[in-house]
Amino acid sequence: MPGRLPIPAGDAPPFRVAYAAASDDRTGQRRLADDVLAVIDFSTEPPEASDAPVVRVPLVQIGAERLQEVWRSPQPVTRGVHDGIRFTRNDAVLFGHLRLGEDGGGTLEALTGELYHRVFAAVRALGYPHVWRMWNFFADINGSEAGLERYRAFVRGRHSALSPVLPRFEQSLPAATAIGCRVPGIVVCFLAATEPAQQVENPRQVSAFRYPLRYGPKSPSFSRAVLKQWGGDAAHLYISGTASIVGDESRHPGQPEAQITEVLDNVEALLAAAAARTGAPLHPSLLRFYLRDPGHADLVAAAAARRFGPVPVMLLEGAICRTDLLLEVEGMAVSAEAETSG
Ligand code: 3EB
Repeated sequence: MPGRLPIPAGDAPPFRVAYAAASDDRTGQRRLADDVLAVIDFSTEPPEASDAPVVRVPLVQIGAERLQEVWRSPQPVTRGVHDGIRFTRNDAVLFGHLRLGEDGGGTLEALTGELYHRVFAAVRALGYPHVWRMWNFFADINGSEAGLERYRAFVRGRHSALSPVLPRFEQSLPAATAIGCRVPGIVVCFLAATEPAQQVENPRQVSAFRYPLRYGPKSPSFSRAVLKQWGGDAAHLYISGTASIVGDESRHPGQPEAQITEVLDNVEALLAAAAARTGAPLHPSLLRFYLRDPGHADLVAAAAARRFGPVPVMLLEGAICRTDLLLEVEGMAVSAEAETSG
């Protein structure tokens, strides 16, 4: 009997993501390594003339040790700029980012529309048309613009840019995060790929793209999670910003401990929904929490460890899109096979 066929190298996960101490990279060399797909650096210091793989996200980290999120590729990467969008890519995936200032006088809605239009045109032109994951950070998320909450203006701008260009709109929405920061402008980063991945929705929640219109004039355009099954049973689950929402309603206003429990229950429900597709368990490999109140950090870290064991956690101060929500978590989960390959 012939042995098991070798898994083609092209089927192994083409990147892995980990947190690394920012202090281990005082000279900034990390960004130059030819296996670095992205470095996500959280700091409210003004961005330097940024090298392609470094995204400066203007949020404050909670805790003594400042971390960076580092994406590494087993294959050498190449870098470039397309229509102002800085990107790094290998044969399978492309990580890109773009920041637009708000001093030009336009509305956030128009700026978001322009940004999404440019990103989705770029990924098509570059041959990575499937956007799996997007992060959005902008100032004053709960403030108002022309009588509309800025988060809702963002949602409307995103919808107007995506609905004409995304085939099978509802099923092909990326997983996403949208968080308020204190620095003006909007920063978007994204993971795009040559191949599609699968949408995973949360059975405990109404799909965001079907939210009733009391939450805004358009429903938010994102999937709860996106699942990619690589070769040899390796799987990645990209988990959107997940809050204390059941059905379409916020739960436990003003109660941090109950919101934390609800958020972790939502993550578990997503992991189970994804495992039902892959046939193998997934567990979180990284969790990034956004807290309105940094005073909740110890509660959150302890609850995450109780629920998931020693998973790497990053804690950031950030505003959530509904004023009654105190926190949100996002992250990545992997199958056992994805930890040993890629
Ligand atoms: C929610 O579930 C919480 O508009 O891109 C989470 C993740 C939220 C992404 C977005 C919004 C977004 O509705 C808010």
